[in-house]
Amino acid sequence: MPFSEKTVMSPDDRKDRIYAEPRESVADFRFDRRVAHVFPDMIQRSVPGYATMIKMISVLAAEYVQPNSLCYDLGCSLGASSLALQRGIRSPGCRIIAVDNSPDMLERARQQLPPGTSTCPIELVCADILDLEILDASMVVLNFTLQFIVPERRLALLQSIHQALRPQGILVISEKIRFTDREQELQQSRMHHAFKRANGYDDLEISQKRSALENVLIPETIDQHRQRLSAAGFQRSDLWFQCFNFVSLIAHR
Ligand code: GEK
Repeated sequence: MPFSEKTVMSPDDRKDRIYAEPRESVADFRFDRRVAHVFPDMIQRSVPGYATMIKMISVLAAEYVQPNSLCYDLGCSLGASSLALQRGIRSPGCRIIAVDNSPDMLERARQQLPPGTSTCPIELVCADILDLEILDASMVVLNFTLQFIVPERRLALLQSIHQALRPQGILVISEKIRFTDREQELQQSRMHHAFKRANGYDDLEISQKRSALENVLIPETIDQHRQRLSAAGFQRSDLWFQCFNFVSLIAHR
């Protein structure tokens, strides 16, 4: 049985085999219907610490979400972070706005999310987060989404989040990162690939997926993230999680 922090076995048709067969050429990665169908399995087996980061979003929501405020899950995919927010929020009168620009991902999210009986509803919105008006928020989550935004537009997005946050509000930002030290970059990538192999991906799947993501997922260093957060107006950003080349930061307004 492949190793994972929390071994979740996917039913066979929900197992990610998208890159299992050799391809003559590998097209850029897209969040389409095929990806939406296997996404929970794909992200669990590809991102070290994913389950922990989702769980901690609940813990942070309990600490930071303020009464009668909005929470945003930007790049919500199937809504795992939204559900974590919903589970954690203790303040009354809140609403979660879950946004994704992939209609296929949102359709699966709509099918998967439990019926809206919670006092803190989740509203699914199909939109580009770069065009979104963000308002009156106490907590915003960018869980592995900023890495898919072209680098030139990242600062403006963080500025609009910062402007929308109430005092004491937070942004949780999780990213795949790169390292300037070549040896460290090689070591961390090697360990990430070992993690994927231990979770049942073979070398062909790993290398074809890497090619698909090459022009789509642009990782940056922790320093680049922290400098940009500071330029966007955040008072401080604290690293609270790292496993290999995956990190999560809490940025304080
Ligand atoms: C989770 N947060 O499970 N506007 C809106 N959505 C976007 C944009 C954009 N400009 N660019 C990318 N996305 C989730 C996981 S996945 C991360 C997030 C991954 C969306 C894209 O459609 C996809 O659903 C999501 O961001 C990134 O906690 O697959 O590594």
